[in-house]
Amino acid sequence: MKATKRLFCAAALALSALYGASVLAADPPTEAELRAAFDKADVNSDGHVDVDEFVGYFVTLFGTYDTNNDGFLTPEELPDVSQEEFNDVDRNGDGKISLGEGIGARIVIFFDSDTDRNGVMTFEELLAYENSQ
Ligand SMILES: [Ca+2]
Ligand SMILES: [Ca+2]
Ligand SMILES: [Ca+2]
Repeated sequence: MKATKRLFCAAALALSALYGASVLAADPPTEAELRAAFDKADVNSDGHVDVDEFVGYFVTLFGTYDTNNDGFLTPEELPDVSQEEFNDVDRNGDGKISLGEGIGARIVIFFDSDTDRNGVMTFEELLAYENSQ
């Protein structure tokens, strides 16, 4: 579980719950970068990211890493992810991360960051979550 969180916070697929742009740089995102990612995910601009927006954002992100467009992420497409971390997300062990496997691992982050359990993520919750990693 710890490794899964690290994968989705500090390495590829997403540096954080939402952040994606400089994933391959493996640097922690700045607050401004997180803000930009949050605003992008908040499609209806109500100041919250709900679970649909979160999944939608992830689907888009998944597509940007799936460079050969086969619907799966391979270790070659995620060069900064360790084998151990990759295997953690690759639940069925076929050597590829499907969209479902990716969402399955990421959705945990959404609910972890939603500390008041109201079903939506605020920017403050995202920041608090990032700072706790
Ligand atoms: Ca929203
Ligand atoms: Ca692929
Ligand atoms: Ca798999």
